[in-house]
Amino acid sequence: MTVGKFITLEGGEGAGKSTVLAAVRDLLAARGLDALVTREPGGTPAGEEIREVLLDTTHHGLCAEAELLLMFAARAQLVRERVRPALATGRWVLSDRFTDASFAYQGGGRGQPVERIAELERWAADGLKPDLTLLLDLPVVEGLKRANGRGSTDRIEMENADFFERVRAAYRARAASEPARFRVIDASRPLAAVLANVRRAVSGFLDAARVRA
Ligand code: Z5A
Repeated sequence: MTVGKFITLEGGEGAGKSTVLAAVRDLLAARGLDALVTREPGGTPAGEEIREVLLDTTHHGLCAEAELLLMFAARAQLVRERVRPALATGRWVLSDRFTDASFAYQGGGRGQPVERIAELERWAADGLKPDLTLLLDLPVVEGLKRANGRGSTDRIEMENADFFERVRAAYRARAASEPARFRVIDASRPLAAVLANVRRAVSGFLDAARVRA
């Protein structure tokens, strides 16, 4: 039995991950891959409860250290309960965010030390790294405009534009440092163009992995 592949979607506010996720899932299905689809923070019963705590605006005083550890608590559970077991049976996994988000939001945004996050990645996330990461990149102002159109605002979305500029810069720096894993998609373009670029990137990855239709 071959081990499945792990694909993640990342990006700032309003980048369009939800829309892109559905397109990637359909593309995998067209190649006969029934992927496990999950999200972070969350993806397990315990993780979804941790998500509630993390995003609830009543916890506006949550310190950066607690935020980081809660992200990794949810991730530790997700990796062991769902992702590793699925990959081990040959199933592909598609996740809306993973550890790169902690490097971007808690590292870039909150200023938590990168080496601590890297240690948590090794220990709490069991060293698991995605095989392919699509980074949906767009200017912060544009993303916030789109996100604001959705209505309610969660605890992290309440941060200011400077915070999201640091998040974006951290994401782009990670993509630049791991070009073999990342595909940066210009998410400021019209949706049809974004989806065409996503399909091209994922199809290339599937071809390289020798997954045929
Ligand atoms: N977080 C963290 O800090 N650390 C971590 O380790 C992890 C997460 C894992 C929840 O994540 C929060 O947790 C998130 C990061 C933090 N913080 N914030 N803020 P989430 O992924 O669940 O939440 P989100 O970032 O707010 O994602 P979202 O709400 O799912 O947004 P999205 O999926 O990227 O966007 P969308 O809903 O698909 O699109 C937004 C709107 O734009 C919508 O109306 C679309 O129709 C529209 N759209 C999409 N694409 C286009 C294009 N191309 N043109 C025009 N309009 C478009």
